[in-house]
Amino acid sequence: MRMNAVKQLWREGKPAVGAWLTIPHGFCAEVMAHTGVDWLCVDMQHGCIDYSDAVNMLTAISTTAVTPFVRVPWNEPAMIMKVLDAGAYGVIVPMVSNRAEAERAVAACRYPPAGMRSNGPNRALLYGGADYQKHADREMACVVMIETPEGIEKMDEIISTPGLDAAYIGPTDLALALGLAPVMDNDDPKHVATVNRMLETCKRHKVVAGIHTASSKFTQRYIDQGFQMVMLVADRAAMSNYVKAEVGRLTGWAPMPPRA
Ligand code: 3PY
Ligand code: MG
Repeated sequence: MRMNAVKQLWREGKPAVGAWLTIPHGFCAEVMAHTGVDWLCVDMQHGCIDYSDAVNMLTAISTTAVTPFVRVPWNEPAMIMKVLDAGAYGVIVPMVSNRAEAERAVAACRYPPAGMRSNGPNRALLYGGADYQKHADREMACVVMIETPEGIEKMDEIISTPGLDAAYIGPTDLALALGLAPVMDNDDPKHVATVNRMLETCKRHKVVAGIHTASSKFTQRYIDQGFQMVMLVADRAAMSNYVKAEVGRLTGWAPMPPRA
């Protein structure tokens, strides 16, 4: 079976840097897969992406060595199993708030007897290899997001869930949960303290700590702190920020106003 290169980096204690896909197209996914990142996440929660888009995007990513993750819309076993069957090598589950929810996410990623994943690795067999079912439990990454008030309070019981690979912070939902504005790269002392507490809890339970950013500055900061799953940039922001910056460099010409 094809190894999960990101889980291998984690086992070696190394960080894995990723990017985020919100634009529903295989070509966009392929372009992003040629940028040097270790992993890409197809975002079915907030991205404009449905299941058939996700399958095409996973196919495009698999033309490269980049490891494919999917963020599912919610903690629903049916969608978790479907994206794994389509060849995702990791699932990111949003808004996990307690041990029972974390156990439900882990169980959906593991075949019996470890979990409740149903057999039917459709495209996953082609991507992973004919012996997929034999090794899938070891290679699939189950990542839960901690970003709700209850999740913050119960981070210890979530992160210590048996079989969990990583706990991932959504900084803007985390900010809302703390009564702050939903800012991504966040320097508010309350936010910083919660992020640090989560990193320490992950280290104590030997679970990978992950976090989303909007800049290389914050990605570097979190890598240096010990986060092993860090998201550098999303496709929409990369496209928009680059073009806006180039537009802003021109003189003797007035840019088109954003609204008609
Ligand atoms: C958050 O900031 O809450 C996220 O989930 C990032 O996508
Ligand atoms: Mg979120």
